[in-house]
Amino acid sequence: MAIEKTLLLIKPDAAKRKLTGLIIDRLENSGFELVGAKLVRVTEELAREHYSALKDQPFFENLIKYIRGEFHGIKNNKILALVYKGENVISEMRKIVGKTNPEEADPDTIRGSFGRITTKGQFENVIHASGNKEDAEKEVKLWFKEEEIIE
Ligand code: IDP
Ligand code: MG
Repeated sequence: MAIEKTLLLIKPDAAKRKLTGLIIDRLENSGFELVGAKLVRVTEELAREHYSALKDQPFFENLIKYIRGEFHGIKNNKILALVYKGENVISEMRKIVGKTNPEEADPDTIRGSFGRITTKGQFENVIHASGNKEDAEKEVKLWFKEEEIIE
């Protein structure tokens, strides 16, 4: 199995609720190598490109607002972006992250522990993790310059 890289984003709900450290603790305990980390200003353009596959979903416009921190009062639309590397890291991180719907996520996953659905029906699932090899390659390139990955 080839060595892969995957993109993780600590979403604005997690940042607002001071869950960043707890979430990184879970990621770090995976044993995978951290090869990229930075705060990113999530422009409208970056958000739309990142979630372009979902552009026809009814929740798309709210998703763009969510990832840009507009529901959580995040100044400058900033988000913490991480890249982890290792064998099967994409699917292994997805297991640690848990299902998209935080109500369905297993309680010992990150989303199962910290995610919620608001009374307005917005998913607040605290973290993004690339879904598959194709997405991971696209996303790592979209969020990081080559020289920002230290490997
Ligand atoms: P993923 O984040 O588990 O890969 P995707 O289907 O790629 O899930 O969706 C991206 C993001 O869009 C989710 O993490 C979540 O924030 C949001 N989302 C997905 N499905 C729904 C939904 O049914 N209602 C509201 N938000 C959703
Ligand atoms: Mg996805």
